[in-house]
Amino acid sequence: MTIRYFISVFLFGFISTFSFAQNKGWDLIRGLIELSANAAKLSDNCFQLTEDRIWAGGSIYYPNKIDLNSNFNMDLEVFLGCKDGDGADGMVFIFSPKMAMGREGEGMGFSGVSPSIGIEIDTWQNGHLYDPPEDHLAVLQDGVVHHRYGLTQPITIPNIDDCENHALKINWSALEKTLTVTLDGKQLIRLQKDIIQEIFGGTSEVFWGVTSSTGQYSNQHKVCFKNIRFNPASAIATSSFKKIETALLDNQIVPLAATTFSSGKTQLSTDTQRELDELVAFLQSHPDNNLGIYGHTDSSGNPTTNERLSAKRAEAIANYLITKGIDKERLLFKGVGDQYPIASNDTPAGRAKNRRIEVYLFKPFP
Ligand SMILES: [Ca+2]
Ligand SMILES: [Ca+2]
Repeated sequence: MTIRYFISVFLFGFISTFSFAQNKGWDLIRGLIELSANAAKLSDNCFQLTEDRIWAGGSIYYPNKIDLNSNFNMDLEVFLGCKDGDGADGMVFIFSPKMAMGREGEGMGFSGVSPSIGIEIDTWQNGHLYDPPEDHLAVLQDGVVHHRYGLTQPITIPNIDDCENHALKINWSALEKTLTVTLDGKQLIRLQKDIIQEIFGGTSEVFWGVTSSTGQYSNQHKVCFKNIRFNPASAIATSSFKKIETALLDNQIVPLAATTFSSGKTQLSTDTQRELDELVAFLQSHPDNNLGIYGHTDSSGNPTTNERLSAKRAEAIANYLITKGIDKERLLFKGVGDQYPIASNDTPAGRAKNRRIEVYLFKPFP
């Protein structure tokens, strides 16, 4: 076995600006990818991670985090090169809160990036890492490419550096906490794991990308995205919250953009919780300001019930902020029922807008 040396690459070439449609559903990547090191864009949906030369490395990342509390489905084609005997090293599909490129050679650009989950396609046997002689797949964690510490054993596959494209599907089911990997129509890996808690310490928002490298031996590595489906996490809440912050500091009474309620309900949606997390961070960085919270309803039902419901909504918001560490002495909340509509109560969309929370800042008594 050849002894190989590692080179760290932390070069990032950021391309253009990103304006990804924030809808849920199937979306093509359309070139909205950040490239590092030797990675190159071949078309809107296809990328070369390394050319066929020794000691090359490249990574591509989607520029926004995804939320592992919802499903992730990746449908792609991979090309591992044309050299079976002396071709190396492979590629890794990575999920990590960091957008980083790890060590080259046997590290496949994954080694050293932690915390992380990596699905490797490895075409070079490194005996000291317990690689089998055959090309293989495995799920790895925390930037460690040694199979003793993998989340699955290496699964051997037919020769994959055969100058052909191969169909790869990577699916994450949030409900079942299950990751599956399917190669050329055959499901080879099924891993059930609470990735959010056990790998990412409770953080559900991570970047995803692909890393690859060559070492003392080389191959060309390419990937084409067919379909990607995911929830683009807090991008909406984050961008709209900047406006909310500005308006709050301007002493305005501001409706929370992502905070809406089902008719008659006080339950907080995931989007609402994300927005409130932004609000918590804001209040923590502005300790001299207290927060007032107004709850509102639409005009369905009678005014007395609505006032009670709106107070409960405001209280639900306050309670959430308190559980996230905001001192309850800093919060005032009140329900004002249906008295102050901001949209027509004659349409479902207008009523949804009226079921809202407004917040404002005030100074504590000295
Ligand atoms: Ca091979
Ligand atoms: Ca290897």
